[in-house]
Amino acid sequence: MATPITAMFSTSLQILLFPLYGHLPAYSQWLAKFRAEIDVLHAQRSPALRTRDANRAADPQWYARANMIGYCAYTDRFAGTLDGVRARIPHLSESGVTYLHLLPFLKARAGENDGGFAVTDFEQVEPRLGTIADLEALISDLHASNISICVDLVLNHVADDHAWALQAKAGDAHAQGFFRLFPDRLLPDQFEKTVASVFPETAPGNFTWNKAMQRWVWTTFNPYQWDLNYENPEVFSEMALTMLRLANRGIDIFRLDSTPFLWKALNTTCLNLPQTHQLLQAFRCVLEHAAPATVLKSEAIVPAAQAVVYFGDPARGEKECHLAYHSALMASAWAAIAEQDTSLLRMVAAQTPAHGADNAWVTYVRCHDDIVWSVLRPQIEAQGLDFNVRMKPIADFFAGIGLLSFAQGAPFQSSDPDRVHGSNGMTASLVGFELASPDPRRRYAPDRLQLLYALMFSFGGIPLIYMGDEIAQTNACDPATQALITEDGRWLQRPLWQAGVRADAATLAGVGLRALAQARAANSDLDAFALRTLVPEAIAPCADGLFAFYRGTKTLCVFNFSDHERTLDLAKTAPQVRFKNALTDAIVDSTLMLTPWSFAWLQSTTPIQKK
Ligand code: OTU
Repeated sequence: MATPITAMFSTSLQILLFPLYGHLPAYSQWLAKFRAEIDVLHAQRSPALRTRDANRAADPQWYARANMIGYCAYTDRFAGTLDGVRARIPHLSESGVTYLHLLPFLKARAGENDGGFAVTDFEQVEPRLGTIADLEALISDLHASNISICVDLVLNHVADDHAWALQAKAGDAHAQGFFRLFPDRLLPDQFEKTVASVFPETAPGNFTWNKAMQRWVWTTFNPYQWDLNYENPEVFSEMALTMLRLANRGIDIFRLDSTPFLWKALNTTCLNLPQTHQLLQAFRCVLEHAAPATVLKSEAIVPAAQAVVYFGDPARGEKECHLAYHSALMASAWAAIAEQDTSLLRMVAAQTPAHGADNAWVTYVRCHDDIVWSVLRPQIEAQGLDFNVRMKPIADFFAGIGLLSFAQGAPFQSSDPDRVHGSNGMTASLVGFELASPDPRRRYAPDRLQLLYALMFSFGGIPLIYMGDEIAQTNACDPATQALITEDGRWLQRPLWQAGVRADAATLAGVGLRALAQARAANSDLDAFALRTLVPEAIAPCADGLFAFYRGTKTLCVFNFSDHERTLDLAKTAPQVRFKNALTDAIVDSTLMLTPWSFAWLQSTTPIQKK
């Protein structure tokens, strides 16, 4: 007999799934089978994980505390194998890391596989990296060190050598129903009118001809990544069960890859559609019932106004992803680095929408992908400016163009000189670490790296360190990676992690992410939830490269994105408050002096009366 809780779950699930699939003749049978399969997996959850479920139910915001610091790495690039990652746990702990996002490590397509984002088998670990037993051993050691684990759940597509794709190619009609196939160009041509290309240079268009099936296959990304057809309920149930099986191995956080793309409809951009949100809420509903210690993180590299929708609307009782990347914040911080002007950054911060009490942004400086500039389009177009004209000098700056540029990056998918797509490069290379020491532009490279991280550690969200940034590692340059860069420019920021790559002690001290993590953990004002209020522009002028905000009741964060020494009159912003520097404990005068490319986290002893 169903207990009230499972009855409630069934009702919630029905409410979410009926609008998507209720019109299908076999809907009820499908749902009953799916429900039974969820129950089996729920029953298989281990006692240790059930304890984890209960502990987290008692502390529902566990994932967004001030001590939460993420680290994102490729298993092979960071440590060779899953066992190698295990051996690097002390390094992670020393860096203050409390959650580890390992980029895709499940069995991937043979040959090109988009760094593992073309999954062949969700039930197996990529043999080069280890086994399921190695994964379980790693998870158990991470948990023992109070580090949560985040993995990618690639929902939008599978590799063209996944069992479903192989069966489809062999003519199996059931398997063909898992994909979006077209006998001719009629519909593909219609869709192409409104759907953009993610990789316009290396994989233009969204469809690939398959000879064996004599069909066009929907392939948003690379031709070997076949989009799943979520109009088929079996695709949803299979992927939801895949998620639960991984959760039962102890996964704490799922990074839902490419969330905007799941649902497709004619005459739309096929991005961020209402059905996509409905599907994600259904995934959440299943997870919350059967593996509640686990949270969802949306990877939607879209403007903030669209990214926030992936949390679900709390006013309507919607629950979607707990976490979402704030990629507009990331891109606008880089714009501030290039321009020594914080206008875009300030605009993005001011326009960052409010979210529900249990949601948190993921704040980050770099990741394994390019910096996608289009996330700033709304801010630019609202000023009546042309996006490409406005962004071109910034993208050029990161490609090292211009006398003032200190960056050693590269443009991504932008061979058209009039269009701006993305920029590649490791943080260290983009902030000037590759220049030779006597070059004056090299001097502040460590300060710029720390400045960017200080912003992301204090903005309000869960900060993420990208592999190698903690040691200021520069772009990949070994011959093997060079060959990969030729195929896909994003490998520039996927070097083989190398401790001690910078022998320069002063440089390492300058990076100092550990100090940031410690100061953050000690101040709950810097967690994901405390209120953020921007300091008026009259006090922190954007044209001077200044940017400042209050957090919570006693913290003021100030950033100088410029080559010049700047001062900020604290008496103007918070009269009668005595501040101390949260990192050095030094008492601060009423005139705060900031050296070039520096920041200050200030803490008052009494609550701040904001002006
Ligand atoms: C994601 O990326 C992954 O992070 C990429 O590494 C994969 O190539 C891709 O999915 C396919 O699995 O679609 O909404 O501009 O930002 O491809 C986000 C490049 C994505 C990435 C984009 C991205």
